[in-house]
Amino acid sequence: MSSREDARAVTPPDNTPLKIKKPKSIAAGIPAANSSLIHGIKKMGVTKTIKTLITVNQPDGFDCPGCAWPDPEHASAFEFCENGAKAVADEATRSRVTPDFFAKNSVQDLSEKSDFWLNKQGRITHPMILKPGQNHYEEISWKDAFEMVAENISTSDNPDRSVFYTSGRTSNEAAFLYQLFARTLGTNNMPDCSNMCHESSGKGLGETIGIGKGTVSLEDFNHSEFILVVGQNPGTNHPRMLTALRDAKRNGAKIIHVNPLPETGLVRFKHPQDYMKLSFGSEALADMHLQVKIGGDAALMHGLMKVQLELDALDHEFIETSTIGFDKLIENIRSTSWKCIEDDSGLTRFQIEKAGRMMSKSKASIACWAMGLTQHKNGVAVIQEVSNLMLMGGHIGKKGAGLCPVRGHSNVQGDRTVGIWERPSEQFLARLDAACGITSPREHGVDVVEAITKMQEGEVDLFFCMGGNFISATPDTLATAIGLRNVKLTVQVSTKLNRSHLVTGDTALILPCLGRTELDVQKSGKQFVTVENSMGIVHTSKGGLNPASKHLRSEPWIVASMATAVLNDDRDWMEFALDYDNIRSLMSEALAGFDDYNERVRSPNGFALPNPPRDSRSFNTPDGKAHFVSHELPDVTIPKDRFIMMTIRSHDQYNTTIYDLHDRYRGIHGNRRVVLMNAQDMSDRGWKTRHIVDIISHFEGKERRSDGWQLVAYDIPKGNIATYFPEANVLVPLESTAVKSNTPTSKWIECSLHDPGTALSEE
Ligand SMILES: Nc1nc2c(c(=O)[nH]1)N[C@H]1C(S)=C(S)[C@@H](COP(=O)(O)OP(=O)(O)OC[C@H]3O[C@@H](n4cnc5c(=O)[nH]c(N)nc54)[C@H](O)[C@@H]3O)O[C@H]1N2
Ligand SMILES: Nc1nc2c(c(=O)[nH]1)N[C@H]1C(S)=C(S)[C@@H](COP(=O)(O)OP(=O)(O)OC[C@H]3O[C@@H](n4cnc5c(=O)[nH]c(N)nc54)[C@H](O)[C@@H]3O)O[C@H]1N2
Ligand SMILES: [Mo]
Repeated sequence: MSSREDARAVTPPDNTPLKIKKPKSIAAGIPAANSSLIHGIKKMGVTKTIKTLITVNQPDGFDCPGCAWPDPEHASAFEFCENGAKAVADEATRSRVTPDFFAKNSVQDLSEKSDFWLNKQGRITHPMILKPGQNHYEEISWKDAFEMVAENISTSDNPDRSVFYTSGRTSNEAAFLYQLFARTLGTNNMPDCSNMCHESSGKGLGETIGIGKGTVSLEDFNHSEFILVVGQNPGTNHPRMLTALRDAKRNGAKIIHVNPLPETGLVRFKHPQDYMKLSFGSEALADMHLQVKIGGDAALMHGLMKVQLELDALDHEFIETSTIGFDKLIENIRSTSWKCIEDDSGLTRFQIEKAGRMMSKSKASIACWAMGLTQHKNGVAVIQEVSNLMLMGGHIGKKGAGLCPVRGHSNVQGDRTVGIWERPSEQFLARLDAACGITSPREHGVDVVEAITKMQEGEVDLFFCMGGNFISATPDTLATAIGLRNVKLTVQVSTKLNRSHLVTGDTALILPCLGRTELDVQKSGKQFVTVENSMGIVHTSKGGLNPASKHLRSEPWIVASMATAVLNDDRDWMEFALDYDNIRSLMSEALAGFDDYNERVRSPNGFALPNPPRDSRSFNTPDGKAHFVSHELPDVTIPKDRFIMMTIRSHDQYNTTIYDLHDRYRGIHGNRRVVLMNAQDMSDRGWKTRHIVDIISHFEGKERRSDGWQLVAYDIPKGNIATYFPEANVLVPLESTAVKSNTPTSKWIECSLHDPGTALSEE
């Protein structure tokens, strides 16, 4: 009989045939509207589809669990996008994963199924336990589950042997309680998905403008004259952003798309709601596509800054009165040659000058970015280059201008604001301690990568995950699996089945929770929770659907119950679960900017958290100035016969959740194990589309391997390739992380491609 230790950590292929169509030039529009309805009806049925979709992102409804893009003040009755609708349908599915399902399917058998299959099985209905040496999960009561956590913590001699991970869907209330629990226990071990996501943005902007968040509001898009969209695929990952770009464009803004791929949506765009109003027009959003090589953005930024300097498109007064470091920056930019800029970026001087001239004419510019910048070794540095470019023209703290890191998970920003951070500031802790009567530990905790190393070293007894899918989201899947298997107890608070339930510690618990779409009724009545969007607006979210099972519990209830079982303190934790107003009252005292939280958050569109650069052009840096930070350009040479690989999302996935096997906009259907490759690079090697290759990644002398990938000729720069996350994560080296933010370099993996059968063993 196979054992649980054989469970596959790396997702097996779906083995369905690959179909290739022409990449789409128009995003959204009719196919998108159809696709959302089809997904909804297939998973939820007709009545539930309509009931659910009309409450997404409405003042009295629930916040879309899709992305963190803000809602307009006057949301239309259909304020959702195709991919938001998919996220909702996925949560509101009628399929169920019951104790009977686990009795029939062993952990090892389940691990042989693809991620797409696992997710399709539906919502988990009961708390489950996987006992040491067993291959099947069994039902457990909530009470026994919490006792198990309490026993693990009490036999562990040190609170730092517990690690508490958070994924970014967790509400402000649950996240606040969770960090209060961890700090009362005595640890700052709170890694979160941010560590793999926008950590580089937070770190970079914290140093340049004194706040690790963006400085624009949605309204700014209506007043902007120039918008850079760098390293981001909004058509798929933030579809509602296209509406803001469309409106900006109609108001005369120029838009430049900087990306190794010509992503659909920026090329042409039809608004699905326009379709409902029967308007059939479509419009080009981007005025220019700068097809940089992967990692070429820093060089491009130097080029754009050169042009601004030459044309004197500078805000001299702002530079003089509000910034430091400009002279050093100029010196640095002047010392970069155009030859170097062209070689590193893969763009011509002509293209960059044209883009730079466009920018120089703008009085109010916005720069947006996402994972194409953050997941690089120089992630922090390149974001500071973007910040340099914007600051020199004074494009901050005024209407229509600012920096706009576009966040991923719908509440990832809120989680950090309320304390999910392994490196909290003294200011944060002092206020928390005073309000809550605790003494938080001051020693910093572990981030995601450090947590994996700590697990590998046998220093973790409890690994508790508030949502997410750690084994699949993290780099170096096999290394992470070794770590997880070294832990005594792993706990997953989850809605859907995923691979993290299959690759576990000696004992594993699954604690099934309510999702965003569902009614949350506690002893005092119906509850709502609160979230913060990508632009710092905090608002409510209230689900309306009946819960998928009567055994589900809310995240705040789960934390309160765990704290009750584990801690012997004077606090009545269950008071918090009884009525979430009680949590928000404490948050008002403990968190800066949250005064009268219960009152203010109830206003229909919520309220904006303080943001000094945006509100008053002031900067919370030690000297009160905005900082220009100069950096050398990174080394982006690609060794001979090697490729630089980026790992990206398809149109039919939400991070590690695979909704379906299509990447419609890129024309790739039926199979996800593909490598997008430049046609010339392919023909140089005598390869054609569908040729099968094995991929080997190389980092500091160590090789990692993954076999059996099909090539697809694609419009991507020479020397660059792209694969999908999470299938390719086995190739991402754990040690390859961004300087200062420690974010895995998921967009810069040095690889070689081989005909099958060459050297090394299978993963
Ligand atoms: N439907 C859907 N929505 C989502 C998600 C999802 O999985 N599905 N995930 C959510 C989350 S958590 C996040 S963080 C966001 C992610 O949103 P994105 O950052 O848009 O996601 P990625 O697919 O990682 O895409 C990165 C983009 O950067 C480009 N890129 C890669 N390397 C470089 C580079 O060196 N330079 C430049 N200029 N571009 C580069 C890629 O071609 C791609 O277009 O989306 C959120 N929204
Ligand atoms: N190679 C590579 N790796 C990457 C990335 C990349 O671009 N390339 N991107 C990184 C990024 S940006 C991110 S943000 C991370 C994502 O990392 P995670 O946030 O850890 O992963 P997700 O796939 O979003 O988590 C999905 C699981 O969350 C659970 N879930 C869904 N809704 C809820 C809920 O309401 N409550 C609870 N408790 N659980 C819920 C479900 O069980 C589901 O299976 O991955 C990172 N990993
Ligand atoms: Mo993310």
